[in-house]
Amino acid sequence: MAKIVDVVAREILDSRGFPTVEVDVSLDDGSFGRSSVPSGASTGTYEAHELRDNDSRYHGKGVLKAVYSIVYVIKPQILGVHAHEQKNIDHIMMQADGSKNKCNLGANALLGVSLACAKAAAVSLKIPFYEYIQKLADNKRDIVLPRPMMNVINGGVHADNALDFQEFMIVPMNSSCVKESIRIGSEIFQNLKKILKQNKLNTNVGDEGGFAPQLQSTRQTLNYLIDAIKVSGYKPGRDVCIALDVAANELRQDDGTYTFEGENISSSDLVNVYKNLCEEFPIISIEDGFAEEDFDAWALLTKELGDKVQIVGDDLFVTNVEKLKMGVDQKLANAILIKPNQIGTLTETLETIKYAQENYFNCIISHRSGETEDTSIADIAVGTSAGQIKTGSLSRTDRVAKYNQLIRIEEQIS
Ligand code: 2PG
Ligand code: MG
Repeated sequence: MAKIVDVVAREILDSRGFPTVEVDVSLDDGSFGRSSVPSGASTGTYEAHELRDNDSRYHGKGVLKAVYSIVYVIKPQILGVHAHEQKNIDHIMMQADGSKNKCNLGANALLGVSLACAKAAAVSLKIPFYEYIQKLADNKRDIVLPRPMMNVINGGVHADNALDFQEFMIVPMNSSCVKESIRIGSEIFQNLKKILKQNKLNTNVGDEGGFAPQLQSTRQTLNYLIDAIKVSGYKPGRDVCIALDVAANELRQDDGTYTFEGENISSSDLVNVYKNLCEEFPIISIEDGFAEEDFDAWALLTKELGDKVQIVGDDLFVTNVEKLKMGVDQKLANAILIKPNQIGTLTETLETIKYAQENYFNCIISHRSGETEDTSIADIAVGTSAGQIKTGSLSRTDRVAKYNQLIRIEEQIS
């Protein structure tokens, strides 16, 4: 069992060009693990705290305070600890932070260390990271490669267009392996580009690598997606389906209504919008269809559509097992989005996934809109047999890095 002998932290840049935390952990047997931390734009109120400097550097977004947390508070407490004691390491950090939402040391500090320790431990054991995750998660299920949900049209706060919904994703349904799913996604993505061009629409990409054209309506957008699926030789609804992330926190008004296509509508009207869209288009998944506190609307949507459509809580659950428990009890959804930086440690992330799986909630392991070259989520998706991953479009290295890692893992497994 190898011990931690060094922890180095630094400020690097994420895919949006904002600072984020990178951590290197070295063990006494020479093993080394490195991780970097992503950052969201549409965030849930109850996410663990992302510590930023709020000073004159980097428009206030510097993370030197988080780096100091690692170097001066966390490092002295974990030096000499066995890297394989993940729960212990995460516990030490949470104790050192002492707050409920990790606001003292920063969830970005804790997650960076948590993942770097796990990666170093995997290296020390000479096993792939996904296999180490499988051990940590005590995952007894068969290992499966996740089905990718690929965000090919970006809207909401991820793009400078008028689209209300944040993400329009394509989901290959029948492919025999992840490599095939990625190929199908890429073919559709390139055809979508041609179609948008033919219609004189902009094909620059948004934060998650999807196109961000000036489309006016949800239906128009979905029709372009259907065209791209068909032109690529696939049957919508059979070979490829559609998933949405509404990110409805961003559409919620003070009076409790939601802005949708220029009007302010009630929660129950929005339920009807979703019902109609699901009748017209092969939509299999709706994420954050309502704001994080609009519980009645969540319960209604799950009741109305939950038997055929995956109702996913992202800002609703913020990867927090306590919030998930409430969601399971009150039947607010039937699936959870898992983002390690929403909760701040690997141990808690795995605990939330386990609870979801034990309670028949689907799990989707997810990137953030601000990403790095770190591909941990691909290994987490495989090691927990989560079944689904959402990691953006088929362009931009910060997004395809995760798909490429899945291709490598699949090759190793088969
Ligand atoms: C989401 C994510 C990732 P952000 O809402 O699901 O796509 O976006 O990281 O901005 O919260
Ligand atoms: Mg979301």
